Amino acid sequence: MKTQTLIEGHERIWREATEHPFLDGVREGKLPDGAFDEWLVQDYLFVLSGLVFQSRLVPRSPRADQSLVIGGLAALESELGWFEEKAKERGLSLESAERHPTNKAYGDLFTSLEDRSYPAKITALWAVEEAYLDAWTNASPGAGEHREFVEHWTTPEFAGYVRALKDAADSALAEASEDEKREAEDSFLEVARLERDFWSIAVPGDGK
Ligand code: MP5
Repeated sequence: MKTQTLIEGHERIWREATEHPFLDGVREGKLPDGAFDEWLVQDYLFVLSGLVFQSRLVPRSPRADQSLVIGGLAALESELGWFEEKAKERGLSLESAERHPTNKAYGDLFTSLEDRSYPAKITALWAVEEAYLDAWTNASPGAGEHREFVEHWTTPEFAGYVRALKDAADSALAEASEDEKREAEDSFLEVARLERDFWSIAVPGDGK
């Protein structure tokens, strides 16, 4: 089993996760008022949970993946600073925001991944980032005030990071047991569903 097989074998949910009406709204400049800001604040809270997940991944990573995982962690910390800057520009308060139930469910998945095998952990991390890159690529180039966000999440550096995660997940899957492969596939599916549901926080989707 490879990462590409996971996407091809679960094409429908992957499409729902990466081609969402929220993203159409970003591309066409047709988002309802407040939808982008609502999503942005929730995504900031998501990145905070991601930072915890990825920092715990560092001591669990094989030596060969440590530089990749630590690089990703450092980039996430900068990303938080970027969100804080954008929130300030847009007059949004990050401190008082409550986590949406979908965001809480995503946090629960990150927590439960701590007890799963390394192939499941790295496959999940790759899926989180690949879904995000594919989704923003589908929103490209983005209309008006949203264009800078689309550009920020579709840079060649981010695409390179996602490719490196894919290689790391493929290496882990190549050596995984049958149970670990099943666990990795389940984790992939959980990520894909949550990615779809996360866009739906702000704009209802065609799927669930
Ligand atoms: C990412 C994100 C990308 N920021 N938000 C969601 C809902 N999914 C994926 O992850 P990261 O860790 O911010 O690059």
